[in-house]
Amino acid sequence: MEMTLRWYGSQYDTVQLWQIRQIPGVTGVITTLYGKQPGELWTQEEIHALKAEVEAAGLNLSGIESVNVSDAIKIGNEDRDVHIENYIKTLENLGKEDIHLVCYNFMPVFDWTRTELARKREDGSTVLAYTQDAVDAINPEEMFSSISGDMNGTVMPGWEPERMARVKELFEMYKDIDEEKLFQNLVYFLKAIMPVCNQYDIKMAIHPDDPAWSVFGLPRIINNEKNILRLMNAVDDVHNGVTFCAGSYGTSLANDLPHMIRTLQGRIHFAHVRNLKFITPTNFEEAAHLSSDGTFDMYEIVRALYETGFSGPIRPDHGRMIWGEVAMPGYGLYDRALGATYINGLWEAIEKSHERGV
Ligand SMILES: [Mn+2]
Repeated sequence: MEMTLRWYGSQYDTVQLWQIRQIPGVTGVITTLYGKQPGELWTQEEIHALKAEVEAAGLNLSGIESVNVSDAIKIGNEDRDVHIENYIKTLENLGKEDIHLVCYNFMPVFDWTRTELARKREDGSTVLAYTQDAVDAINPEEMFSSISGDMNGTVMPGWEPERMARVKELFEMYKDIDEEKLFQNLVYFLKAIMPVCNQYDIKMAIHPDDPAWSVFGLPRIINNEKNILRLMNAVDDVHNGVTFCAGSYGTSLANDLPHMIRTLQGRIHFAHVRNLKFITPTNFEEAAHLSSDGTFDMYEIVRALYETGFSGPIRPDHGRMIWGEVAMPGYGLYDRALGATYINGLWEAIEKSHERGV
């Protein structure tokens, strides 16, 4: 296991690499080339420069989150094969730079959905939150404007203003895509990229849908144990793997997170570990990482990762906004640093218990 933090690049992130390096136990970052459009080619020079910047700060570039998949690939339209060619060349260039983990998602239109970015908790901290009632009360075009005021002036990946201006058009493009078509398009994509992944040992790690159910009638296919296992079996190659995001699979209380981790043994290449606090099954807010602050048993989640031999990067996921920090919602320094430290503490305790047979 390697403890990492997501970093949005020197142009976009309020958190600096030198600050990340000072978090005890954090040795790497997960990042991407911001400003690249889905479907666009990443050159080896661009990847090399990104890696050099991270390494100059004394950190590893532990993986890419994300190389985004274009709408053409998800929909399966006439541009699909050109975009897949670019994706393959991008993977080749990543492999040549010795990068072996790529996180991606296959969600239409919205990468993730929250209805509040700064819900105030009793202690004065703020968190991202979701209520189904709020989603049901608006149409998708209003979604961006309803939350954009809380973005603290940052550009949130998946919610770029240019993209949100096209929401109506995007919904039109996806109107004939049901869950089965989307799944088949995902399998087509994975089969096309597996040879290059094998050649360079690049582990693809699909991020689950968030929340784990359909919003605004859009299809959702990576949202529970049955569906993720179906994908693992459809392209049965270790390079077709999983980002186990506790906070995303965990949006559905029907998902037994430690059980899923054990079932997916060997196929989890990247872990996002965070906690949620449920008010009702469809009204939840993001909590501190600590078990007692939310609904999940974080000890059991980390224990399942440890006992299944998980060896990839872990990152604390969204944190609360605390201590007056102004940053991208969910991605401040302070609470994620606390999260990393807590997860490292759980890991050490579990590891030593195993070693000592207690
Ligand atoms: Mn996640």
